[in-house]
Amino acid sequence: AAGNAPRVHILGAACALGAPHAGSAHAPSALRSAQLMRSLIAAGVDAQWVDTLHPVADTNDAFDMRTRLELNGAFARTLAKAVAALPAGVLPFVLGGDHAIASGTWRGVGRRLGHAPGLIWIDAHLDSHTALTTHSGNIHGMPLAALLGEGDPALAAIAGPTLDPQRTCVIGARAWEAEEHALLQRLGVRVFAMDEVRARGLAAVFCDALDIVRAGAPGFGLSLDLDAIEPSTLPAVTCPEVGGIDPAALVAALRHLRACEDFVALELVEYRPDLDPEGDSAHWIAAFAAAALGPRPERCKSAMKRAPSLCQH
Ligand code: NNH
Ligand code: MN
Ligand code: MN
Ligand code: MN
Repeated sequence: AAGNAPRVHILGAACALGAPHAGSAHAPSALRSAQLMRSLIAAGVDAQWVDTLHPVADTNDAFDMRTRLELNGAFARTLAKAVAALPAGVLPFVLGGDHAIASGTWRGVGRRLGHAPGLIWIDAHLDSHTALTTHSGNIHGMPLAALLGEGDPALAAIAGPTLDPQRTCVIGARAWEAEEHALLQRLGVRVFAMDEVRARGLAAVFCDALDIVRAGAPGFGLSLDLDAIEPSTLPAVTCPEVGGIDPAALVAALRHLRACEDFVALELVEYRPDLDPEGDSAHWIAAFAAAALGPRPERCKSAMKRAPSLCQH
């Protein structure tokens, strides 16, 4: 691999205990044997599959809220520890699983940095419920609130820094309940809803998002819930919502991350291989990962730290 390519360590998080369907638990094994690794290596990414973590139970059927919180919290704690234990200098790539795993991933990333990472959360949803406001009872609707320190301690008090709302933003939201939207507003988290993405274009919104998450402290990551993408092109997700992000535009936006030396971790969640018999969705997933993790362009090295340079071409 190229000398300027980040070393990527992949952790599978084979947990769907936060979702209403168990299918996303099989995403790590399906993607590992699909074109993901081939596509990363073809893109010049120095990627190594380190481990795949499994939860103690396979399904959340019939569990009450307390048990769901404890089981998802236990998995997230294990994942946070595994992320924190990766060697210094590698870029963690966490592959879910449903989005509840994020409540562990980003605590672990914060432990590596020694402070809260900035975080871009790309999602059709806001994932900012607590156990007291959820309508569905599904834990994957809560991880962003938990990372911001809100809600039940089983999810919200996992070891590691709490996110700074001023360095957190959501892109692509189009389906939410009032309580979670009110929480993000109260905390001051910037939400680039899908209407704004459509009006201004993803490139412009992504540049604004980079400015937000890169301000104030070094180190930011990206959590990509695949249901943010338009489901007619990427249907294999647990909770599809019409009117999503164009996948080609997302590939183009993610390429900007290559020029950011302070991009420190990637998470990709909610893929359901059982809904993807032809591998069409897996193909896009491989393209997103290669776009975000590919080698840094040589000519941009001197401008790496300057976010504005990304947004002026
Ligand atoms: N807001 C809904 C809930 O709390 C949907 C969450 N589903 C997701 N989130 N896939 O990304 O259940
Ligand atoms: Mn989500
Ligand atoms: Mn979602
Ligand atoms: Mn740009």
